[in-house]
Amino acid sequence: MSLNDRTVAPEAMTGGPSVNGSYTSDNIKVLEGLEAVRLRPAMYIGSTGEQGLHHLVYEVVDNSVDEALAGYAKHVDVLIHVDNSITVIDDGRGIPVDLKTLDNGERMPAVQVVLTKLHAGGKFDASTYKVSGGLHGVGVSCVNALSEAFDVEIWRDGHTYEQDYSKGAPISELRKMGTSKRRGTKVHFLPDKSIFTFTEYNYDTLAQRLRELAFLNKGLTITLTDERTLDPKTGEAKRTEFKYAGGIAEFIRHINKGKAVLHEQPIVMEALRDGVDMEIALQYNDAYSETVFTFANNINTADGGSHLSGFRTGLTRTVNAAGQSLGLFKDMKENLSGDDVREGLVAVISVKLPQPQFEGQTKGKLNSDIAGTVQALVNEKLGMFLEQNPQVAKKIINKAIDASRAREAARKARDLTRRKGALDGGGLPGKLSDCSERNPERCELYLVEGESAGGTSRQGRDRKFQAILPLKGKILNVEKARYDKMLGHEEIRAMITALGCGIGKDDFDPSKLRYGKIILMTDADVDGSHIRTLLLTFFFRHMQELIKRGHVYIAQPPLYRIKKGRFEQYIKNDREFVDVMVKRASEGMVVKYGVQPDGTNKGQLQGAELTRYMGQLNEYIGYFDKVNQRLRNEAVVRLLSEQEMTKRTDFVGPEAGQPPAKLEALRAGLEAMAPTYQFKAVHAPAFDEEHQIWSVSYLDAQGAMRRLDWTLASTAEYRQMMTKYTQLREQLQAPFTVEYAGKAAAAPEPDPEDTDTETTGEVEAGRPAPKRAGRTSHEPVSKRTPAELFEYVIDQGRKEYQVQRYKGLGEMTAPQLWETTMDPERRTLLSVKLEDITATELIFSTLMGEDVESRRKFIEENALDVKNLDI
Ligand code: 0RA
Repeated sequence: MSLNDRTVAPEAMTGGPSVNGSYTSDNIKVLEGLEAVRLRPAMYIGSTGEQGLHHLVYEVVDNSVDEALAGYAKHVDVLIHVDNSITVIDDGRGIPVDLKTLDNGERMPAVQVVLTKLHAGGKFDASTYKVSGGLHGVGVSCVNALSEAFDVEIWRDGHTYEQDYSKGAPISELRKMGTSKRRGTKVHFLPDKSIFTFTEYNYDTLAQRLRELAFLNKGLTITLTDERTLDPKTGEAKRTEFKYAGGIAEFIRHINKGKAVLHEQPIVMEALRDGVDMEIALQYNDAYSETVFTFANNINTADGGSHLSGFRTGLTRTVNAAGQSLGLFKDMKENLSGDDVREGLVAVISVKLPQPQFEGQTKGKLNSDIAGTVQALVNEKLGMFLEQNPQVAKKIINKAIDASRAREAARKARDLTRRKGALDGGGLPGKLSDCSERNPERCELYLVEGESAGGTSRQGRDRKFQAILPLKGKILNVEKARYDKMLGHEEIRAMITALGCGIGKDDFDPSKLRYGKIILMTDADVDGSHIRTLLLTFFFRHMQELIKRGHVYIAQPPLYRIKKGRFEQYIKNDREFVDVMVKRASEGMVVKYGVQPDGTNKGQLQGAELTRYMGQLNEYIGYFDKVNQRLRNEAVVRLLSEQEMTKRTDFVGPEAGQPPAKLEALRAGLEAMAPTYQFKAVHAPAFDEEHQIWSVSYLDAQGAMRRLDWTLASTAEYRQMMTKYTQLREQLQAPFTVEYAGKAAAAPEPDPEDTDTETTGEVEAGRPAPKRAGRTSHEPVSKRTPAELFEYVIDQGRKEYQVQRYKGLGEMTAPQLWETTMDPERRTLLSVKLEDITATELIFSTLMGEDVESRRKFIEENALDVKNLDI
């Protein structure tokens, strides 16, 4: 059934927003339904932090993927806009728009039911593989409820339909727009900032899940585009396409990339049995850890469940049976254990079943009883494979036999080490400079890179509660070493002993930990981040509980020191650096805007006002540049800003066939500048039938068609730019002049200390700061654009200071290290969190191979969720 014209309000037919009185009652009803979601968002999407924010995207994408599973959609496109709003487009059936009758007899379009009724997100029939309960499948209505703005565009039955919502309530009726041959759904939403404590999307987090979905649904193409990150050369947004014809077998190759594998081809098992669609792929590598990912209906079942236990039982039995029949167990006392056959195993298990049951706090465990079905598949298919490929079978079985022997050796080694007291804190390591405090909660252990920094921190510390353990060189990569070898490594043993909590299945006891805080302190360079990663790997693999309990921290030594006379300041990162430069440079500075030839001006700024202005200007310039990357002509961007076209109605004509006045003005402006910029043509305003709105376009000097329309005006960067523009309108008037007020306002006078450079690092502006006195006689400097003005001011800041960029801890003196990095009153520590164990697991097992570059990238991209924590 299609929407008939009578159900659409007449004003909506012209494309205008139709907010009318009848919506009040709807608003109330929606609040009744979705108010629960807004009241307790965490109950529906897990959290209102970073994870919950990303969950909104997964929720919408899951609906699109469902369309793919049902055989309709082939493409899903996800876009991150500069305001951290999200668009998801698919080519599925499109959300139905026909009228539905509710229980109370009221009739409304199906899409409105889907978007405003809780749990109406699923398909209307239950026959598809729809997910019930759990974190996913709460419905796209939850995303709507938690969004400041939520707009949907549907292509269905040859037409385009649109509707807008805010905080779950419709703010327009469903509009039937022009005709379209397209099919599918576009959802755009801006998460509600009053609900989410974290509002910035992380590209890698989204990429990780979208890649996973593409692996799990072969044939589906998913793209991720980040409009916040533009290529400086081409101006194009960062974009990744995920498409894997090989499905989960390619997933396995992805995980094993850069590793030595025992057999070239992943072993693949697939079948549809008892209504369960099963896909399993596995491949062994020469390392020692086990990496198994399990999914049920595309949901990552991090806590496993019946599909995992069925797989494990099947694997252990099948490998043992093959070993017997190949006669490989001659001098073995016992069968291979499950742990033995899983050393070096990489496997992905994906099952799809109707109405799956999940359990556990995070709903990460599959409860539906399919263990027998999965086990039978493994027995049969893997059994057959090992029989037909005895060479591969021998490699796998011999590796498991090695594992079994090593396990025996490790047990002996541990017994020996335990007797020597190394694992239970009997004698503390000689290199440890312990603290005097005995209450573990108040104690801190600094794990410091290198002997020299170790010495500095020993002098700089508060010995009452801070202990120092210097670590020599690179510690062992535990990802690539067996247990017995790890226990033989000196640095690791020293660490285990100092921590006092033991290690291993039987000996680890986090309650015995001798320090409340374990702080990793490494240099801010490649080696430093490598060592930090190795340490994190150790904690992740062998003392994960310490991370979970929040005992592990990362110290943050400063990146810069700026100095002028007796004044000095430490700076954490590049953003703060710009802030400080602006603040300092604007001291005593007067900026005049809208300066006329006769010397008069429109106004002037100084002091705190100027600092604030510079901050806003920085943001405005950022957005201006992003808009300009689309248009590639600053004058056109300025012209567009001046027209202040910010609403959709600015693009709708006063009456049929007549373009809006602002658009006419825009065309006139373009024509006036055409000769200067050699535009090849400026077109008359044109009418877009599909969306019922007007636009203006021109051909630029290169012959590229540039369109000024609502699509452009509704981009996040344009809207952000306009918000700043309207705030700054007056003060953006060029040209600008910069001059200095009297000497009174000058920064601290430089003193003789300026010339005695005790700094040893790279001194970027390594000369005494110029005396302000020179500046008072300064001629006013003139700047033509806001961007030039901004750059000039930053440069002035830089010139005034000695700027030192620290490369290592060794460049700091003991007192400096104390005051910047170790003093609890002044330091900033990052707390290491484990939000998504599976993602972290994948990262460690993938990247801790031979590839140093990947390791460096890993830590930079914050695979372990390192949260800012001011202590
Ligand atoms: C309800 C029913 C049907 C599809 C959808 C919703 C649907 C929702 C979303 C959200 C994003 N993309 C989507 N695509 C489809 C079934 C459609 C039918 O029976 O025609």
